[in-house]
Amino acid sequence: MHRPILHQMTTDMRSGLKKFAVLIDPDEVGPSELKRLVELGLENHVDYFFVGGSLVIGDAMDMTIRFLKEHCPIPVVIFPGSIMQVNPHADALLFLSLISGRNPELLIGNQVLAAPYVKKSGMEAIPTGYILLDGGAPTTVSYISNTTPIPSDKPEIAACTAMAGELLGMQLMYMDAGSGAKKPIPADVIHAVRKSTDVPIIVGGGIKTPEKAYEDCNAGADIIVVGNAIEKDTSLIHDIAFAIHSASVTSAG
Ligand code: 1GP
Repeated sequence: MHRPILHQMTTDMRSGLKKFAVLIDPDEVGPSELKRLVELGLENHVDYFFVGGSLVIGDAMDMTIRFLKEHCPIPVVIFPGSIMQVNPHADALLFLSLISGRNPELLIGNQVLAAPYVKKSGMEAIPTGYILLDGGAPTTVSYISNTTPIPSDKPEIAACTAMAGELLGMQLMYMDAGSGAKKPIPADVIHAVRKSTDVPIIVGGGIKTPEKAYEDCNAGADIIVVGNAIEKDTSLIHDIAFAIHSASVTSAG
């Protein structure tokens, strides 16, 4: 199966290049903010736009994806909170299974429902192990998914979960503390997962500073996702992009 976005992520990981994904929640970002995000994304070499959310209430998903595709070459990747967010105009879809949880609907049920549509659309679907970690307080994703996140002081559980995901054939791991998490994922947990799997690791949830993004890259994250903090202050894009891309030099050099 031809998967150019996954291929790029894997090649970058092997080269030690760290990448930055800006997460856009279509409910929170209107046309003028989108335009600004595109400008800042281009200026600061943002690597991906992720679009989605655990709870997308409005109908702006399609408009957001089309706008991004029309106005910039930055790849658009759907990070779906539900099967209703699957959209053929994006460059790729994270085909998630919530492997830290024990909710069969999110392990396989929704994927069965989405599969025929995704196959027919021909879009790139990346088999992704989604690992939810405790972010210090319940988040929308922990509530909506009805799953218990992995405690953030149990790196070994996160590591074994990632190992299982990889053995099941997942090509990407997404470690998430949940959007707006009080506490982002500790570096030692990222490091434990890095040592346990050879696939690219995405890390997100509650990252607000360039320092934390840089620390996570050095701990083994390949792609850092930031949503909330950028919604509040778009100027953060510059400093976080710089921190992530500089971590590449350290790791690769
Ligand atoms: C949430 O990983 C993403 O699923 C990003 O989280 O919005 O807290 O940056 P934030």
